[in-house]
Amino acid sequence: MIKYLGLPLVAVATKFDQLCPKIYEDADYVYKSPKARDETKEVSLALGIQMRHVFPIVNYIDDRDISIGKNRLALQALNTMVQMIQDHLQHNKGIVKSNDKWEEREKRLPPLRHLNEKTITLKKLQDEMSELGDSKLRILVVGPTNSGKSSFIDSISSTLRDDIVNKAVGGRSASWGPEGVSSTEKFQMYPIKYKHESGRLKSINVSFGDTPGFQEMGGITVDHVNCKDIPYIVVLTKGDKDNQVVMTAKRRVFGSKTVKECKEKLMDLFKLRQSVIFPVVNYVHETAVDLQADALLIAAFSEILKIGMEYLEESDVES
Ligand SMILES: Nc1nc2c(ncn2[C@@H]2O[C@H](COP(=O)(O)OP(=O)(O)OP(=O)(O)O)[C@@H](O)[C@H]2O)c(=O)[nH]1
Ligand SMILES: [Mg+2]
Repeated sequence: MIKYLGLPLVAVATKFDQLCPKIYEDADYVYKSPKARDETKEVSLALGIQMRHVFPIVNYIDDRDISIGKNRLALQALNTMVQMIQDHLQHNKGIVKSNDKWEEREKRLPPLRHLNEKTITLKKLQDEMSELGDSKLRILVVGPTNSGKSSFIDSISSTLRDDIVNKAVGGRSASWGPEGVSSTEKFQMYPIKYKHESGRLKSINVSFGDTPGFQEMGGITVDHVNCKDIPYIVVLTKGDKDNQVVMTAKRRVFGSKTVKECKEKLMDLFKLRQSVIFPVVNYVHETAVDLQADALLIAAFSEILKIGMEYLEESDVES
């Protein structure tokens, strides 16, 4: 875990007096003794830490007097630790700022590497959703025809249920209907269910409203959302299209040149902040959910929940 986070690591190996009793005379014996060297090497290999960062020391146990040898070993370890921390801080200076950068966003996705991490993440989301109480969160999905709105609603459901859902998209094929005509014919609400830790599906007061594409809507547009002061995020779909890397490792979507260009265009066109843009890869071909697509979808859904709940709280205060 420490290595995953990129934190500096040292090992302190104790009881070296048992290998090298002469260290009481001179701490340097620890570096001359072949036994001590072998032991240090073993620790280094076992933990995957460089030899120079494995520090042999001898703890004070029932000593009455200070031992210069013990002190030298302990202080040498301490000195290197302080230096490594200083180097680390120096190296990561401004990391908070660079966190704003698009590609850094991959590191801030929910850490879904194992199934149990998904269980924990879903549990946290469920706790947040249960804070809604009787309030209803209705999320409207708008956008151009064929952009992936219905697929997004299904994908969020799939992630939360841990199973592929095809409700909003329905059974139709991708090439259904004439070009430029929305395949979602009318507005429809989709209540969200999630897989509870008991394994059963539970309902929650969150629903998504699926709309036909802009062309058919007689124009619900970004401007309408803006002037009503409704909070929004922008979901960028299809980051996997024609991109072999993203197809296999969906979290890498932040590195895609095409996605970056789309994101820049959106920021320019609608004067958006980067932090409101969430790239996802919808479940369109999959027969089972996967953790990388889940991480992107959960990042978007968590933000929707957060801003939605803030909005509800503020409206409560005002009414
Ligand atoms: N590769 C890929 N294809 C996607 C993704 N999301 C949606 N699609 C495909 O894009 C097409 C349109 O998706 P829909 O979800 O029906 O789009 P929509 O915005 O609901 O479209 P309308 O209802 O017609 O306005 C379908 O063929 C989907 O399979 C995605 O993330 N990746
Ligand atoms: Mg649709």
